[in-house]
Amino acid sequence: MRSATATAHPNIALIKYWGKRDAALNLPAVPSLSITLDGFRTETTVRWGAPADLVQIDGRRVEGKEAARVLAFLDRIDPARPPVEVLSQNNFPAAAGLASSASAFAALALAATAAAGLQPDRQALSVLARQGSGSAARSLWGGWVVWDRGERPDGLDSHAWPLAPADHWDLRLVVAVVSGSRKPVGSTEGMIRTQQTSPLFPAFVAAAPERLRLAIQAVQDRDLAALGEQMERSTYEMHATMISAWPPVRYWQEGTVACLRTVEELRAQGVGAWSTMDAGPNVKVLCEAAQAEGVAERLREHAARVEVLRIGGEPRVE
Ligand code: 2P0
Repeated sequence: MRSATATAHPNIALIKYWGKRDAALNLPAVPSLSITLDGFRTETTVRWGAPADLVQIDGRRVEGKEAARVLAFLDRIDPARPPVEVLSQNNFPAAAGLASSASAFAALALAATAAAGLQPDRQALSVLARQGSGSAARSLWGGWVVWDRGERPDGLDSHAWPLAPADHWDLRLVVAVVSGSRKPVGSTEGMIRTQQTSPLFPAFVAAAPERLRLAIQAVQDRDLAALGEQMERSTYEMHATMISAWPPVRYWQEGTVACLRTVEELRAQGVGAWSTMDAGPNVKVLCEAAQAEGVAERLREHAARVEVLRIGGEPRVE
């Protein structure tokens, strides 16, 4: 039996991944850009060669679909693998409003390959993690990360790469948790429904490469207003495709609109703050480090819980 432990961090997309050009391989319809978050993390230990398969998340044995997804991922690493134990721990609650699948599959890719005695490079790990959950491809690096759409049917060119390290730009992400309850439609299902039924989906796909190009330029120039515009437009374009799906994939709640309005009011008062949302009702706000506490204070009027997070999150294997 060999064992390895790895840590990876969640990421938040500024230019959004939504839709798949291949659902089996998790190949995205669009390229995306994210920041990896410091502070929150998933730590996963894999024992390769155990008495029986076992998947445990946050101290609880998981079975059914959730376990099957993890075990199928291990089969991709080695179809003839021995029984494996996966013990995974998140230091952030599900109610923190951050998706855990990105840090989970990035940590699993690192720990499982190390426990299996393999030494893939980070690009190959990104390709592997992507097959567990698309956004996990981006959690193989800390800081500012781009995930290429790629063109190849086998997906070997659809991996992430580091655009800039965490210390390139000292911004904060303020997360306003409007609701910590389980989302009505999961990301994978929501994406597929959107892609199949929204007449706006092709427009979202067509706009994405230019959004990404302008966002990369803004990161390189450390131009928050330019980045903020591309980020907000990507979010609204994505949510427009969701709302125009049938049945609609509508994640917004009353508190969501209140937070979005607050960010616009802050901007009108001269505070450089821009919002983004994912497949849920929570609002995340990108701003200068010095203004983060003031932004958080205003958002607390509408959100049950508000966290100020730093950019960081380099993964590691022990
Ligand atoms: C993102 N999201 O770019 C986008 C924006 C949510 C909205 O990636 O089906 O859990 O496992 O590839 O990565 C959430 O979807 O979906 C996501 P799968 P994933 O962060």
